[in-house]
Parts: sequence; C-alpha cells; structure tokens
Amino acid sequence: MTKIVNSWNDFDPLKHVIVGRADHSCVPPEEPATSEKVPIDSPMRGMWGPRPLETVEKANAQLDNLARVLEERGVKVDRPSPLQWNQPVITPDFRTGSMMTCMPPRDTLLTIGNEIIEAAMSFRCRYWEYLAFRPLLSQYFNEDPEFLWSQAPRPRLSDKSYKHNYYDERISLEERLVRTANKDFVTTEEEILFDAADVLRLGKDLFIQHGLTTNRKAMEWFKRKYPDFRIHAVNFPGDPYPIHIDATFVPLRPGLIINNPHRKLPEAQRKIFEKNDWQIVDAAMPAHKEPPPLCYSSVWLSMNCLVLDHKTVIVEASETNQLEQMDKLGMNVIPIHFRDAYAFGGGLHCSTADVYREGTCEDYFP
Ligand code: DAV
Repeated sequence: MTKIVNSWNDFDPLKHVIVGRADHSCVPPEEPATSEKVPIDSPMRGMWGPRPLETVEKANAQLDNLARVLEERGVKVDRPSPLQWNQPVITPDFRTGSMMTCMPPRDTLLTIGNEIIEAAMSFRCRYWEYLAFRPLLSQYFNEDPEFLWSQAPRPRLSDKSYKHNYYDERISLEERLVRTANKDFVTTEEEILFDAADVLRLGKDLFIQHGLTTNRKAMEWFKRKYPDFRIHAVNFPGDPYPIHIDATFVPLRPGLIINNPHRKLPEAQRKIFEKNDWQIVDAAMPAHKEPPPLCYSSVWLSMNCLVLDHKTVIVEASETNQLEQMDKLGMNVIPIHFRDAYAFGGGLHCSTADVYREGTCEDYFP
C-alpha cells in the first residue's frame, strides 16, 4: 500500500497527474449556465451535437503528446475513461439534450492534500462528467489507504439555481463589467455550486473565484469543510465572463504569481500577498487575437500553464510573449503545441488534474 494522492498547490514537484481525453466530445445545447460563455457571433450559438471528428483527433494527438512529454520527465500519467457524451441528461429537475466531454479534468476534480473532491458543477451538460474519472478514483482508493474520496453535495440544477433572463445579448461589455463588479452572476444562492478550477490552492489558503461557475454558498461550504484553512473569496473586476481562476491568477513558485493585466486583483487581496513578500507580476500579452474556433475560453489561455516544479513550466508553444516572460522570470520553459485542445475546455493547466506533488501543507501567508 502506497501513498498515491497528495497535492497542496500548483507548483511543488509534480509526480502524478491526470490528462484529459477529447473522445466523443459534444457542443452541448444552450442552457442557463452556458449561454453567457458562448460568444454571440460563435457558430456554437444555436448548434449542438458531436464535435467534428477531425478536431477531436487533433486535440487527442496534442493531449497524447502532453502525456508523453510528462512521462519522459518521470511524471506518472493517468487518463480518464470517456463516456459516449452524445446522450441526454435527465433528472427529476431538468432535461438537456447532451453531455459535453471529460475535458478539462481541472474543472471536475479538486485535489487538496490526500483528498480529491468531485466538484458541484453548475452546467447541466456536465452533470455526469465525474463518471469518466471513477475508474481512476476507485483505483486510488483501493491502493492508497489514506486517500479521501469525496463528493461535494450534488446540486439539483433546477430552474431555481439560475437567474432567469440573465443572458441578454444586448448587454454591452461595460454593463457586463458592472455585473462582475456587483458580483451579479448567472447562478443563484439556492445551492452549493463550484467548478474545481475556480479554486486556487496555496497550502493553508484557498483563493476561490466568485463568478459565473462558483457562488457564495460554495465559499461557505469550503469554510465549514476546512475550518483550519483560510478561505478567500476573490472577484476580479475587469473580467466580463469570470470563469475559472487559472487564466487570471497563476502561481509559478512560492513568492511569485502572474496576474492577468485586464483582470486586476482587488487591493484587499493584493495586500495579503505583498505583506508576505510575494511578487505579483502582470502576465505577458497573449500572442493571439482570437481563440481557436468553437472555443469557450478567451485568449488568456496563454497564461494557463502547467508548472512541473519551482523552476520548470510547460507553456503553449505559439505563446511567444508568455514563453519569453517565463524565461525572464527564471523558469525553464518546455514549449508544447496545444491550441488544438483549447476548444475542448482549455489550456495546459485546465487539461490536467493533480494526483501527486511532493511537499506538504505550507502556510505562505502567516
Ligand atoms: O479566460 O476564458 C478560461 C479558463 C478555463 N479553465 C478564460 C478562462
């Protein structure tokens, strides 16, 4: 019996990770939680169904290559078991035409120490996504006597969980920013809702983004679940579509974090870092003006990097500005091509989930 699951942050030496798979991925039908994330002029608006096969194959080739690069560096890589996502989701509370994908694992699984929590996600099309990871979690449970396998309270995702008519294509960018500033998001406080990718783990401190995919009730749940941790609710004014913290605020090593220059960290939280001699650096500008076709994420996937240890980071190969900045910040950079995977849910950090990193639960902000 060995210790398999252990990870307290995103920068200690990575030894074991899950890399997603794009098989059978679908564009889901519109539903209350997703409308906001689909650009008005995107062909994704109004269409749904299986993604074109050649895009799935290209994404899988890049995901397989990521897995290979990691394995060559001695990182153990596990892969999920995709379901046939082109099936409806039907519960007593809702019905939607299809599921989505098991990309990106970072949204579904939250590793905190020896625990992996299956998140309480707000998209109806992602209701069963955790099933793709069950064979792995079951194996960890059988082999690691200390592994804590948890699931956040399953949300019902009934109509009460969303604000009706929140999505309105006539709303200007300025009005969206006012909504972010006022913490006015599509989900209600009816039940606990969060995507794991909204949680930034820094040892004893969890910085959790309040946005389109994570609500206040989730913060309260984390406070009660981890009474010895400090839970910080963060909200980045400047982000019209706040979803996931990992293209906004990305730690590279203890004491150094890059921040999306369009999505400034509020003063109160900035102080926590500065008081403890952390350097917050504006991330380099993305190299691309547009995300790839059929992509939900912004060009800021440029900063969605995978840190292997305090000196090594994987960055998307065409993100020349970000590569250069990493180098200047003293990191050894491994460039790999990954843009074909973006449309399936995100970048290098998104597409992975931690199983084991060396290190223990540090207090970086005493
Ligand atoms: O900037 O669109 C993407 C993060 C995906 N995990 C963005 C956030």
